[in-house]
Amino acid sequence: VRNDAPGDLAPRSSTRPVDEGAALRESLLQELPEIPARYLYDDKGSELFERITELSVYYQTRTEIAILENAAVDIVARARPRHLVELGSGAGRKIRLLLDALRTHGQGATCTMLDINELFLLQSIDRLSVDYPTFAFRGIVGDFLTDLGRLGPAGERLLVFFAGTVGNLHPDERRSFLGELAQRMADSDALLLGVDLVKDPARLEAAYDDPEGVTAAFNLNVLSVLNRRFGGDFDPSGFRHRAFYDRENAWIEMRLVARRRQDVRLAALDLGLDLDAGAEIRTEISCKFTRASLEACAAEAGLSIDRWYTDPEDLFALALLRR
Ligand code: AVI
Repeated sequence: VRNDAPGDLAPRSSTRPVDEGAALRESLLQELPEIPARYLYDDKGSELFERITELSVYYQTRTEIAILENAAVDIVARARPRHLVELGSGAGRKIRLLLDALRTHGQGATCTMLDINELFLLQSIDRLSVDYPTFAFRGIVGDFLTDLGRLGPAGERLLVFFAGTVGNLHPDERRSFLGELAQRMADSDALLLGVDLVKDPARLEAAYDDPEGVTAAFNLNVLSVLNRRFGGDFDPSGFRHRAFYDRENAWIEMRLVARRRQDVRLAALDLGLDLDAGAEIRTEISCKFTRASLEACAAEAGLSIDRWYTDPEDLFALALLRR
């Protein structure tokens, strides 16, 4: 069991903070200012996201779990992995369904989990190591956009990327992410990708604007993250949450709307933002797919759909992709 290997649990890039600040600065200075969605996930944001997954309007998580409950044995039979690799593992619940299937029908020996949030990763690995003592767990604190090179050797792996998180990447980022992942895959590897599907816009918008205001809190929390990390003076009460479906791009967009005119400073970025009342900051896109649109994205990366698992209402899908 490798969950005691501290070297794996430290971010490696010493240059990233400088690059990161420059990238954030540039993104805030765009015509439509944007905060990259990964800043939503500090400890508080990760907890709020966990609460979102339990909301009745947020059908994605329970639907993906139901699909996986039905499909796990078939997935394991087709992929025949010796190694499970989960990207963006979060609380580590879904991986259990694959571990269960592997324990009964497979031969899996190792399970590597990569996540940006060290606390969530450590907690998941602690619990999984107790419940699945025959698997060796390894945690990597890292970003799936920049740290795919740290996942270890290719071959006989089932790589999994749940929750529809691939939809949170901008199309150009998604292209390079899937392209790099495909290049790092051997013919004996498979990729299980969770995607949210195109559907009635009212249902989509409701999933991103719950009546309890959990999604609003999740969105607004990003301002506190920037305040803390980049010496900002955003006043979260000066903004409101907005989510809408963009039919042309087939994505949900989350924005923060300034309730009044305000000047914000981010000292560490040497940046001032003058926002008029009504000015908007984009904080997330969440792309929705059809089987055909995902097939096209996969093909661009050199991957094809081996199996497509979905629910009776066609709300969400798990695609098993191969080179
Ligand atoms: C993590 N990701 C797939 C979520 C989504 O639905 O795009 C993040 C989220 N944003 C608002 N609610 C949930």
